Amino acid sequence: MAELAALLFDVDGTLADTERDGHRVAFNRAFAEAGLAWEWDVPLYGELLRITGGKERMRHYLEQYRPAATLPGDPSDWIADLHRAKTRHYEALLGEGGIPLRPGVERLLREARDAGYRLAIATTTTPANVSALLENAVGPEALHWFEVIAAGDVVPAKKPAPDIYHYAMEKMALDPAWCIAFEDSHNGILASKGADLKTIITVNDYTRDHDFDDAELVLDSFGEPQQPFQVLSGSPAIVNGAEYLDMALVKRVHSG
Ligand code: XBP
Ligand code: MG
Repeated sequence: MAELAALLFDVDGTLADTERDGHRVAFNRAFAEAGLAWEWDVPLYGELLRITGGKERMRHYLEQYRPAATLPGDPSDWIADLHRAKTRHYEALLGEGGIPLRPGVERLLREARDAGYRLAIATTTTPANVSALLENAVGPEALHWFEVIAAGDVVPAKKPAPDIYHYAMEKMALDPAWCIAFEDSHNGILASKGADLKTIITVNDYTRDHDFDDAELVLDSFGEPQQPFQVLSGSPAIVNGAEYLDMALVKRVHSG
């Protein structure tokens, strides 16, 4: 078994709970600004999350929920414009400072870095969103913690396709056997497993009921020393009494 060399992180839902109070709100602000009487409420957004990628999600909504809408010009251009506005609103929202990293995330990133592990991001979200999150939740230095930030349209097929993980590993010249992935959703684990990666899941309110049968470990959060995680599934021998995710546990999962 290859030794662990790199940790590959999803962003939305894994590093931070960005969907309900971040992306969803930004979409709604962009709709309102464009004069559209569209409102993605919390349950509807949960359904729409089946489609990864903001542009793809808007196209799906348009086709399935607003088939009678008449658009000024080419639908792809119109969606791209609306999505640019959504990204602007998302960045502004994060600038207001309301979205922290999930418990234990910063601690684990720092421990991994200090121990010499290589870090990367593999996400469907737009690159500017990753920068906005890290800059606001940690500080500008956090952007340099990641050797590769693989994000958005850099690959044509978004998650659940494995392409974004393949892209990140190719840039790092690493095989999946040397890596481990961190995800929060069914689409995410389809992507990571499609790239042959061992995967640790942390669920959130939108993904708690998703199918994570293929995950090596499913937790409710990374946990902190004073804020233990709950193990939702995983081998007790590997968890070995741990109460929060540290590199010792990550290594046991990887080699288990
Ligand atoms: C995240 C997403 C993203 C965000 C929006 O999926 O699906 O689309 O909701 O980002 P994952 P953009 O966590 O599996 O990577 O609007 O920038 O696409
Ligand atoms: Mg995610």
